[in-house]
Amino acid sequence: MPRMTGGEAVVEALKREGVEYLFSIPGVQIMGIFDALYEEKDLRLVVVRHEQTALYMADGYARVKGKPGVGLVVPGPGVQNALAAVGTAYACSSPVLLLAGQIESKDLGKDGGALHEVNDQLDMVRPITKWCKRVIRVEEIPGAIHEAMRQMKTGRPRPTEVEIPWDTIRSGGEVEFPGKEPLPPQKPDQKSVRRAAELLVQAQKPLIWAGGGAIVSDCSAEMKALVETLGAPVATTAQGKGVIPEDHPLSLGGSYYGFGPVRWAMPEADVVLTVGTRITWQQARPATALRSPQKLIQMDADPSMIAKNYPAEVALVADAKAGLKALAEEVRKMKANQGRWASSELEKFRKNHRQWVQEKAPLQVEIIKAIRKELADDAIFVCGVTNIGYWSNLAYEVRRPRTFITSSYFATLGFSFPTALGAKIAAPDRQVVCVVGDGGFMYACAELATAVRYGINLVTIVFNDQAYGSTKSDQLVNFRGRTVGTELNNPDFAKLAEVFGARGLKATPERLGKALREALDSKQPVVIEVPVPTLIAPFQIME
Ligand SMILES: Cc1ncc(C[n+]2csc(CCOP(=O)(O)OP(=O)(O)O)c2C)c(N)n1
Ligand SMILES: [Mg+2]
Repeated sequence: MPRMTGGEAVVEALKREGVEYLFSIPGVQIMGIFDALYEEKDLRLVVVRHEQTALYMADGYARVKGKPGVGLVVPGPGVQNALAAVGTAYACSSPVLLLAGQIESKDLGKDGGALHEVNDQLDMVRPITKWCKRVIRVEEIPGAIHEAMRQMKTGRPRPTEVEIPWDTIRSGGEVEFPGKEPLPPQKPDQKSVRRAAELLVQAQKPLIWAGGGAIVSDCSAEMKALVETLGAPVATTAQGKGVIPEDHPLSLGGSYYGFGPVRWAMPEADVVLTVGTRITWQQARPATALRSPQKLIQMDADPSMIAKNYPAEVALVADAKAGLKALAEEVRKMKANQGRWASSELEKFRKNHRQWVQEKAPLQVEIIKAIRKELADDAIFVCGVTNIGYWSNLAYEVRRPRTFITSSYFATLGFSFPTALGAKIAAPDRQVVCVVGDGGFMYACAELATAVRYGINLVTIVFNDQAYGSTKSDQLVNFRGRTVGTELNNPDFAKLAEVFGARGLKATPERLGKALREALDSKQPVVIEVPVPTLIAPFQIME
């Protein structure tokens, strides 16, 4: 058994798990891990300017790569700074490991005011992690990191946390590293698969709803096969966008707050198969809510999600990839009728939707189309909590899975720019565009320094309405126009970028396409500032 320090054991364990990057800010309790990174080539350290960024970057990396991202922080304030990002990853079922230092083991549990002490830190992370553990002995480190990774690679992926006192990190021990074990996907119960297949084959108008769980399980090929065998259209939540290309004849695109082409399809459907979605936003408006006698077949990796928001006729607790494969095989044996939805009918739903968005949000549609036109099919779009972001759920055509990143139900203002940095690290040769508001960008604009330092050449489009726009429009729509505390003073964002050594451009919405082209060709991080007027969000529209 090799003898090493706790810090060395952490680094070795992470490397054995295939971790390539560690996003971090140093501090006394974790210096033993930093020291173990001296001359380390395979595990690269990315040092940022706020712990929230470390964990957002880990998340952006995880969403693009489909494998865990890791952030390393000091305890107390470091962990607390990171929590909005960990919570976002939890909401998005994203595999992110929060690796945290701890106060000296002899002081644990005393609430005695040790440096960075929070008693009890585990209580802070518990509600937003799938699994968390405090390690006390060096010998426990490899097993804890391995278990954190196993938790994220099986069932529903969600963040995990491992925390280690600084004396453990600096002391030595004999450590043994667990071997690789097979992690077979969670398969559905075959009887339920047969029952689901019967319902789908007998249905007059079967409809599929896919959510973030479908993206997480990389089930696009299996989804496409099932959809085409059944002749059933697929609509998605914002998180599920791109599970099959949105220009596929059976795609009904994305939905958001009950809007989208699916609002016209849903009332006609008799059997609905959901894949990896909580079925909440579908229920937000009468048009897209499930109603008796519509039958629900619910597939989810997380058994606690089954029938949470609507009674399920058939439950398929499974990884979506394995579940859809089994279902498609069964459906094929039964020979489903084709063409139960006429293609003209589906086209009509899409046309209704296009007309509706065009009427409600003409400027946003123009902007979103201009962006789409400049981007390759595999470009990654990080959708901030901003007006253009909300409308992108409804108007940006996603053509590949894992290319549309949102903060899901957490709607975390400030997440998009730092998350996009992690996405670009994961895919340095692909285009990465972050869409953000003037309010959201200022949460982490200091990370322009990180982008410049590490050559993370993403494009950030800042939509500047000089306001916390969607809260201002909330006041306009719901509080008789009484605007209080929602207007902002901003720096010149293009100049701000230049001060950091990045590139700054300004463009009107009409000239955004040209500016974006220039930015994408640039070998630097670029910020494009686009002035926009006060705009209304989809959730402020009643019908
Ligand atoms: C962490 C967090 N704080 C507050 C909010 C509430 N909130 C939602 S949107 C918004 C305003 C966003 O302003 P900006 O980034 O400029 O985008 P805009 O709406 O103007 O397009 C606020 C404050 C939130 N979603 N998340
Ligand atoms: Mg704004």
